[in-house]
Amino acid sequence: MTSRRDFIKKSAFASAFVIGGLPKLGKSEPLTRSNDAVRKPIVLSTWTHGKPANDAAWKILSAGGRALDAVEQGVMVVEADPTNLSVGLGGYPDRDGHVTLDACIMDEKGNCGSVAFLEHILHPVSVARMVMEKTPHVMLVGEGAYQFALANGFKKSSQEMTAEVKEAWQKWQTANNYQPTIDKNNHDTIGMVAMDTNGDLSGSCTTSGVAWKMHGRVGDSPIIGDGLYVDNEVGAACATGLGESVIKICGTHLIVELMRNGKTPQQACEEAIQRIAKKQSNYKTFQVGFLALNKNGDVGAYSIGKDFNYALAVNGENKLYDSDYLVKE
Ligand code: SD4
Repeated sequence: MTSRRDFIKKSAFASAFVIGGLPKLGKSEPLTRSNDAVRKPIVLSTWTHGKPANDAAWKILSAGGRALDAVEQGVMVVEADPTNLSVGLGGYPDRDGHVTLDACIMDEKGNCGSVAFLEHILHPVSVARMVMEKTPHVMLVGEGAYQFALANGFKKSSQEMTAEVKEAWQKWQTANNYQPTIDKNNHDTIGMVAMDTNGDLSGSCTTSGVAWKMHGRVGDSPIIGDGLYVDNEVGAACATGLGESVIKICGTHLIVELMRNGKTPQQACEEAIQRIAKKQSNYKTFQVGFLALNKNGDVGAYSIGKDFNYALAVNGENKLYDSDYLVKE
């Protein structure tokens, strides 16, 4: 997990700056611009694994493809990485030893699909897309989601827990007496938001959830308005971190509504984190990070604690940035 924290500081963008009449923004806000040209295509996604995900998304966006295809293909790269400990079947299991996956996707028309508590499927985001496109529903969970996947051509994966993951799980059980943990480090969902050359927005989010969760627990990631929200009139946002905390404030829906009311993506992310701090007294014990994108191609990123980073691809360049954060001590 440490390698995902091994982010690159982009010193060129690290200094704070002020733009026309807006309050001073955080140091990591690299790309709110003083000119009004819409910046597209553009894609941003959480954590270091966002970089290869953005590369895959960029192939589609730069060829004039649809943001929806980009955000699906992008996060699939991370789902398919067997060494990733927080996304896909390589992820840490729940406390009973089951790897259960949550994912969702949302397009420019407000269509959305989601799966939760899904086992044995390599690409939950694609099942979520199929729920969106082939059913009258938004969300399928557990065995029902699994049967739907099989009925629609997905295969049961034979991927098993690696020895490394099994060892970490066994160690956790001993050290934590089988109690679910709130931790700053047992997560790292991929959330991705993108705007294509048409100016249309889409987003995706996929995770194995917080490590060592109770069996059956579902976090924010597959819940529309929590782990992900897209409104093509306004912008899009995605979340990472402790899902329970994000759910309590309807995090990404809140951010999109704040942008609708005139906040920049950066201001909206900061206000959502401040809302958590105000309402959840133990906020210093866990991590939440938000990313946001508006129709102008401005981006925002903010987290409770340090070490949240994200990848941003725009103008043909895909780079990692460290997010600004609330708790500085
Ligand atoms: C969840 N938000 O299940 C996810 C955890 C995560 O980065 O990995 N976030 O609560």
